[in-house]
Amino acid sequence: MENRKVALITGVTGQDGSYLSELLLEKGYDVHGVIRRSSVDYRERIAHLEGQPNFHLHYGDLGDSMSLVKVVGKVQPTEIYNLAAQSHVQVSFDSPEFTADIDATGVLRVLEAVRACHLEKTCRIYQASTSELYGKVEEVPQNENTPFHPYSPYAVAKLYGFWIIKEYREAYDMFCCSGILFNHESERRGETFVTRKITLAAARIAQGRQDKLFLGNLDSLRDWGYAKDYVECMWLILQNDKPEDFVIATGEQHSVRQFTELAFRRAGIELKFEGEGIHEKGICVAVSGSASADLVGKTLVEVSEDFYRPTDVVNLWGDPTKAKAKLGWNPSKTSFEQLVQIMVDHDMAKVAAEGAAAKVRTNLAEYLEKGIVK
Ligand code: NAP
Ligand code: G4F
Repeated sequence: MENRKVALITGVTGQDGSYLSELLLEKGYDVHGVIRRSSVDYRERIAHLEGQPNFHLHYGDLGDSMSLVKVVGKVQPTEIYNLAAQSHVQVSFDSPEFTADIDATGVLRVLEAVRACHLEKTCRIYQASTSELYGKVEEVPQNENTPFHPYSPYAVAKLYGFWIIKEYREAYDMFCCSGILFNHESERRGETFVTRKITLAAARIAQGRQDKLFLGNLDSLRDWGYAKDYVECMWLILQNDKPEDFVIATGEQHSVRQFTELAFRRAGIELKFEGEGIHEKGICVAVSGSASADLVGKTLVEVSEDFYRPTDVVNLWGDPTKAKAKLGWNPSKTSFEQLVQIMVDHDMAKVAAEGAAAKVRTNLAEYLEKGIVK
């Protein structure tokens, strides 16, 4: 491996891109991120890094191969972390073609950009693969040998990404690997993923800024970890002696309902779930801390068909044995309870600080409630 430490991160503005940038800067890398032009400011997650001498941003897009060739040629990276994607599963049903272009062909464009710049022998590539590949699961828990059964346009696109990485590894002897990451969350998680939607709603409801939370399938099971711990594994995968694919997960499983109960409890609201399916409701049975006693007896969580998916992945549970043994990665660094606490505490402070701006944020909450924004 080269002595130069130059990382190129696609998807640098996303949840994982921001944590990975911090980690690599700490490790002494020159970090280059690919960003897209947008009419609104979406660089919130990396704003604190901009201006640092070793942190650089370049315009580019996974749908635009020339832009990738230009940036790879200019940066001459020793490691590429391909995190860019249309990453929302439900949105992939609305925009399947765009999802395929970015999440499938986009991976090929990155690989070809590396070859076009003659860096295939020196540049290591990490591909952000996903537990969604297991989809309609054929085995529980899932490990590196579990058969794939993708169950959404997103997962089908990511499956191409997984296989093209493997193909280039074998065909051109490139050091390229996939991390098959199970769900990982944080206080930087996008607001329409279920965990963040719940922690923000719990904070807003506890502070009287939202009336109700509408969710889809409460029975869905996920293996949720902390994003900050997971980016460390991305780096470890590229420091390994040989290019290999790894499952990254905590080895613990919880339902959307359990996450909701725990998050509301942390915000001072005790919920009791009653009813079944579309008629299930979460009713407030007690409050603590600063949550208003007026909430007791009110229905705060309801199920809405708007958040059901045409096909839903309902039983994800990862087995991180290989990552533990070969990479020395610790899957239990942050527990499920700690993750929920970190997210709720952050959102309680955020909602409290929003003050006068709160109304603007509440508009988004209303859109979320009505199912306009999924
Ligand atoms: P995220 O917060 O949604 O970030 C996605 C990033 O991709 C953003 O920076 C986004 O840029 C960028 N992007 C989207 N389309 C692009 C395009 N056409 N060209 C260039 N950049 C584009 O996702 P995340 O949670 O950090 O996840 C990172 C990666 O891991 C994704 O590939 C995701 O599919 C995968 N993954 C995530 C999880 C998880 O639980 N978080 C689990 C398994 C796999 P904008 O800011 O401009 O939109
Ligand atoms: O939070 P989610 O939208 O995440 P999902 O679909 O698991 O995808 C995330 O994790 C994948 C790794 O497995 C990544 F590859 C992907 O990029 C993304 O980061 O939904 C989790 C579960 C689903 O079963 C969904 O049906 O929660 C269920 N759910 C129930 N109510 C909801 C809602 N999901 C969302 N987004 N919104 C709801 O109201």
